[in-house]
Amino acid sequence: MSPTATATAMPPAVLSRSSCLLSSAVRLRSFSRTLGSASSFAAPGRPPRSSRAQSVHASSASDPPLDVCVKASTTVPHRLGDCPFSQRVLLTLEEKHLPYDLKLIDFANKPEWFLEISPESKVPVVKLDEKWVADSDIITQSLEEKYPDPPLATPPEKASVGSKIFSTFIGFLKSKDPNDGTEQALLTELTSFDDYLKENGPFVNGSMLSAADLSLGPKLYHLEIALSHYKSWSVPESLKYVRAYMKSIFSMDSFVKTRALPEDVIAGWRPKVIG
Ligand SMILES: N[C@@H](CCC(=O)N[C@@H](CS)C(=O)NCC(=O)O)C(=O)O
Repeated sequence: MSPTATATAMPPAVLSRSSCLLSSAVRLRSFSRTLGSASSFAAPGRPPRSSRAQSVHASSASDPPLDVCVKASTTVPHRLGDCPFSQRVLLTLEEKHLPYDLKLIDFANKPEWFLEISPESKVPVVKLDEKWVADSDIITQSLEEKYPDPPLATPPEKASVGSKIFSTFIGFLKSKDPNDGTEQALLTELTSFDDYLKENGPFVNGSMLSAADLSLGPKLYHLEIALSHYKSWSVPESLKYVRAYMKSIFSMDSFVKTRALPEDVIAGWRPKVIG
């Protein structure tokens, strides 16, 4: 079966999986978009990737799906939860057109098998070459090495663009003193990212979507939902390149398919806000 036939014949579907070992597992054999239909990608100014799409590592029916442990929703049974690092990995799999089996981990009751395979009992964890690999940095690097097509690596000199946004967002979210400088710290990072995108965008690596975007996108999604809910705060309209960036990433098929429910994002950050 050709990749195109695979993608078109298999729309995303969540199927129950009966496994004595992985009771809370669901199988998500998923493809981000029909190969060659670059038009379904909603990023402004992005050139068609049809030539790349045709040369992707074929996630053919014979490819076994990769096992991926992610956080389960705390608000809706059998749904993906609110971990931005897990979404980063899922976005990478989607953009590389790799099928995967999603294992939803209930954080309130982590199964014994998961505690055995995840050194810090954290998600995401992915099984690659019969070994469980933890940490989204390592997982995405390993996926890039093992499945180089389509390439998603961000050039090293651009890889840390926007990397302080997440920590400054958390600082502001947790802050109880409006004058402690945490809002300004976040604004400084977002403004610097806006300046960068203005010169170099629309993505971190120019016109090509790359690993840095797949890492930043889920974090900006959490920022948007959590700061709106807990602080009635949003990215200022003056930061129009950041806002356009968020809009285009959040509307990607792969993002829509792998995003957390807003209520899970809100619930997930509550302990940090309450302190
Ligand atoms: N550096 C890790 C961070 C992973 C992480 O912090 N995962 C959180 C969920 S988003 C987790 O599993 N926490 C364990 C817990 O809260 O019990 C990565 O990039 O994968």
